[in-house]
Amino acid sequence: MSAAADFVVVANRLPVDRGDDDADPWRRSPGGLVTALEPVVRSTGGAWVGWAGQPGLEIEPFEFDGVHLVPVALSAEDIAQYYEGFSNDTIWPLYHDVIAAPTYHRTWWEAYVRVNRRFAEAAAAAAGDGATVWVHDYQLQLVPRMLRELRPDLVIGYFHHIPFPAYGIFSQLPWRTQVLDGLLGADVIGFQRVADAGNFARAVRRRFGYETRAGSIRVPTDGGHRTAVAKAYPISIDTASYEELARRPEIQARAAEIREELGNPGAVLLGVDRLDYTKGIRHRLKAVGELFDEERLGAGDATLVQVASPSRERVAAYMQLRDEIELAVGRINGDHDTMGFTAVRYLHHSYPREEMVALYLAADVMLVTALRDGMNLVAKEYVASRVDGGGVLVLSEFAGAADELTQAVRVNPHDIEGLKDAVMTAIEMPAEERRRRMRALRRRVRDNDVAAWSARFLGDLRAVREGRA
Ligand code: GDG
Repeated sequence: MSAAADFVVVANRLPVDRGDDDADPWRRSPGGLVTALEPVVRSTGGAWVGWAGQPGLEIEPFEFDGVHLVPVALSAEDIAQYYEGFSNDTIWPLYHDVIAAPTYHRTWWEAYVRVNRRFAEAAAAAAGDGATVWVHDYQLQLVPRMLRELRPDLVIGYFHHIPFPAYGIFSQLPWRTQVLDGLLGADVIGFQRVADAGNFARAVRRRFGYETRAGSIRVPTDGGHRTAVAKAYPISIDTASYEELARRPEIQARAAEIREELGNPGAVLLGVDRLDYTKGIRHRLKAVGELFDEERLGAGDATLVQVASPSRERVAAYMQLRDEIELAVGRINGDHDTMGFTAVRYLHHSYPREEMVALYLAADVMLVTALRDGMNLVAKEYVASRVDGGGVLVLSEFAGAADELTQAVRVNPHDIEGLKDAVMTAIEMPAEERRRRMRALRRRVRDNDVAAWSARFLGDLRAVREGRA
């Protein structure tokens, strides 16, 4: 089966994590992408190519839960240079509008090329004749071109989970030509927002002068040209599974218990993010801190619960961010806590999904204040979990989710006064307006769930395949 899969997913990570039990080492890793794609891979007898999550681990392809997994080995040096370096310290800050300064190192680029080639070779070996291969995300932007060169018979899709910046920013990248050319190896190049697809098409026009029209790009080939599609496919979540969790009596009881444990404040405000400088956690803390300073909020009126799950802890910008956030939390709490009240309950942990849904249900106001974010699935998870029709979503206009979740209270997180007003608007919103807005938001996350997202993308890939037949 390994040399004949009709459908292959290529992502930085395999959909499994390795545990300590040597007899039964693999666990399915949680996450929306896995939920969306695993059933498709399984039903097509397909394969998933990715890193197994541990340095230096060299293992043969294996079957897990009906899916053929093809591990790509990464050494400690590959991880430092390709993953923590080029992916997370060059591309990530550059593509999020240089919120943090990108670092450019030629050795990191060389590692990125080397590792992308390894992924492309593994995918080429796993794919059957004329198979469809779906490559994911910014760690693997060179794979589409490399794969096309190795296997011109394949239909290749690429989905970009993070923003694609305007040309003025993108053009800083010393390897901008190679990256664009890498992406153009795909037949369908998917983005989160219409604006991202537009930025990509503009970059292609500026660098290569190719003709682009309504999402179609004319890419010259040896004998003529082919058409690549660059379009928005906003990703979503497994909505039904959040609704199911939120309806469980034990999770609803846990939500009530959380409020109790917080001392039943007037309003529970919630932030849930990987601890990342793109998420606007500092801006959120500043706004909430000032509301307490100015006595627009008093002790007992509101508590902000901030879950900041540990992330990229070996990258310097993330270490510094953690210090800044923890300093800010300490200051706010030092100024405003009492023996029985906490202004900010800061949790630098990861929690099981059940606990996350209980938190969503416990929160009167969800604060998503990203400075830049491809989509932001947390916003959608909050909405999906509010089976009670309650809760208010405050949402940054710089998160991709803002294009769809138009009934949220929209904010520019850089505007601290505006953010403070939005928090107060959300806290004080009349019940009828909350319910009306939440109804509209819920309709959207039901209509566009993750299955609808992958079906749209794969439908466009199928059209390419049929066009070739
Ligand atoms: C990238 C793009 C795009 C977080 N803490 C815990 C936990 N989480 C889960 C959330 C959510 C996921 O992690 C985070 O997804 P986001 O979309 O919010 O953000 P990124 O991680 O930056 O994801 C983003 C996404 O890719 C998909 O294309 O939307 O823009 O940056 O699912 O719930 N889950 C659990 N415990 C935690 O403590 N169980």
